[in-house]
Amino acid sequence: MQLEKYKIDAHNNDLLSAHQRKLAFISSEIENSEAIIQKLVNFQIAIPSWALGTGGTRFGRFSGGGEPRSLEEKIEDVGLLHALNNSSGAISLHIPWDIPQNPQAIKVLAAQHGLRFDAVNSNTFQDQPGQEKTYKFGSLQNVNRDIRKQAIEHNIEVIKHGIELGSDSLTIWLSDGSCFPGQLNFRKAYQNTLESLEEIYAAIPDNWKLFLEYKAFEPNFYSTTVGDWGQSYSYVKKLGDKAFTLVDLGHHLPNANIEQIVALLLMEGKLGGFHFNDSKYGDDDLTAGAIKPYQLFLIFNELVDGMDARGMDHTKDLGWMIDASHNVKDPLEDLLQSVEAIMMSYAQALSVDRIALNKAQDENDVVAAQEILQNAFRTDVRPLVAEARLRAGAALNPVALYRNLKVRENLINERGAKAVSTGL
Ligand code: PSV
Ligand code: MN
Repeated sequence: MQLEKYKIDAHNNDLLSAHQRKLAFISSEIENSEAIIQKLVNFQIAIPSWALGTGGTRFGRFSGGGEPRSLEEKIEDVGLLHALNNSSGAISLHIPWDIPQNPQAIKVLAAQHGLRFDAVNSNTFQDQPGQEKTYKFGSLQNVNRDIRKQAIEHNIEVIKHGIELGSDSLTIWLSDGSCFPGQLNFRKAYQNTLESLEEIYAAIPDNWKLFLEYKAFEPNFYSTTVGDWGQSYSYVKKLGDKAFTLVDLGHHLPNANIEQIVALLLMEGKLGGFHFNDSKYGDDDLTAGAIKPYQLFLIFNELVDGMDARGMDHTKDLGWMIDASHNVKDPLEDLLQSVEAIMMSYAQALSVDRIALNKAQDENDVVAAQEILQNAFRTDVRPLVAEARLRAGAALNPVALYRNLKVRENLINERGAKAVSTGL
């Protein structure tokens, strides 16, 4: 389905005067609103190719229909999102779920939708049909050298796919670990994993980054070999300058102080990228900002502070991606909501009065510090985010326009009510 520009313009015209009223108010409240709008226009959040269909749990999956049946249709879906919000200008592929058969044609198609290819993701957490050796007891950590070799070769294969697409990073998430005490020698598992990662790292092109994602538990429930940020940091530090830690918000133990983790990884120059989602219990993969919006703001507060302290480019120097699942919502609507929540947190973080905050911290003025942060968090910055979209030619209210244009109904007509997304 193609989203014609005149439909976006008509939608924007209808909402324009109400929008301008709200924008005038917030611009009078926030001193640097013009600079914030510019940063929002430039900020892009990648969409994973595996999050365009209905998600599920081990208890079931309830499809809403019209899901993309091929990589081409997934690109078309991300193109729709990007047309609506102009903030989803990249797609991240999981291999082998989404192997491009004709990389050149796929690249052209993506470019037609204004998309580039974000990190490519390897998969050694599942056995694929026809695969020679099993990952039942891990991949890069495996006690069996041949299994480790198979997993290393898969990662190198993924890098090659990425090079063909113009991607410039590899994300490795390992489910490696153990389910029972005694199953694994922790030190040997670490050493095997490190050696395997070193071989993969040797295949990383000079202009690429390797992201090592950590996760506390699941599918292994006793130990995970890259279980937390400290473990990931210890690997990437040894690997070299092209290796970084990737933070997935759902991969921590309950109540972890993620904003502190982010601040320290940034300070060490080892924060590489993000997988955004939200959770109440475990790796729930819910819409970003749906459960703990204040935490999302606090994370962005550290991101902005830490990136600026290192003179980093907000748009390019970290990898931004959503990694969520949609069990009960239309996947595209859910992704629009996640992007909106991320943009709001980013805008709020940009509005923090840093000079006043530093002063309050230096004077141990706890109350003033809290006032400054909560004032930013409690300010409604939605008109700034909407204005950034308007200036970029996207929709003032993407979810409303998506519904008015009956995008899902159109996709169901085109693809069928039973169309099931390929991949996960
Ligand atoms: C694992 O839970 C994870 O967060 C990793 O990023 C995977 O690549 C992704 O989800 C897909 O299952
Ligand atoms: Mn993830």
